[in-house]
Amino acid sequence: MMSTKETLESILSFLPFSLWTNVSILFAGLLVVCLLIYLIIKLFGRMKKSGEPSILIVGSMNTGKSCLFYQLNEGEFVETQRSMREQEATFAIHEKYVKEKDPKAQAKKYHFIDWPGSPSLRLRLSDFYPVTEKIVFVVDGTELDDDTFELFYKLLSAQKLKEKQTPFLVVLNKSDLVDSPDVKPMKKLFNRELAQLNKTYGSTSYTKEQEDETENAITQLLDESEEFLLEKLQNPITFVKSSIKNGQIDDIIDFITN
Ligand SMILES: Nc1nc2c(ncn2[C@@H]2O[C@H](COP(=O)(O)OP(=O)(O)OP(=O)(O)O)[C@@H](O)[C@H]2O)c(=O)[nH]1
Ligand SMILES: [Mg+2]
Repeated sequence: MMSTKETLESILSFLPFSLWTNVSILFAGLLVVCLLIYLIIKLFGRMKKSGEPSILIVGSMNTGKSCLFYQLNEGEFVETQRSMREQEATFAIHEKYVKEKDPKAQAKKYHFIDWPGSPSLRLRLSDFYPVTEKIVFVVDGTELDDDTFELFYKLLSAQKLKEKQTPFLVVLNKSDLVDSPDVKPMKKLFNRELAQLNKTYGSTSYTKEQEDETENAITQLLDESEEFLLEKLQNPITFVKSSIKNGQIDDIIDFITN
């Protein structure tokens, strides 16, 4: 009858070290394998939790993305803090916003992702492109900055989103404020600003070699010789006004549910 020590020695005899060194190696190996399995499960788990359509809520800082996320879920305006990381959850839109009284439509669930606006927190945004079905691009209609246009251009040039022709809804939020602009002049402004960026990305100083091969690469959207118009892009883009604060989000609900 072999003792425990002898049994261990015979199992680990293929390793050239002393018994306790071999045991430590075995434990370390097991730990690494467990860690790898945990990371793989976590990664695939977050990529797609279920069959629900994923709605990516994105935009610059302080535009109302988190307020929208809570309102869709809870049916009321919630004061928020600046987001420092993304939040995601799968839920049915609050019943007060679903006009259709069909219980099936009311019970339909969506996977919402509220991505923080801070430019320094965008590195992993592209991880979600493969699962994103629709993009709600939230803008503070009263306070547009360069980052808004740059982020919009970056999303439109993402290969995965182009391939899938992912629809975009540009939400001109904070329409309750006095200086809130209308959709038409804003669309013109977007065309003008994106045309400018299109020139920048097509300039000779920005060569193919400088692009990385990842989804974060920004490429020219249209040939400069033609007039830049958002309608010419593969992704359908719609502009609407909203006041998330006052619960005026019907156009957003229509976009998500239709
Ligand atoms: N007037 C007005 N203020 C709003 C509206 N929606 C949101 N806000 C305010 O805008 C501020 C920012 O809202 P958040 O939802 O936290 O903004 P966010 O886009 O998540 O910001 P980040 O997390 O920094 O990316 C808050 O003070 C809200 O109260 C709106 O429709 N009208
Ligand atoms: Mg937020």
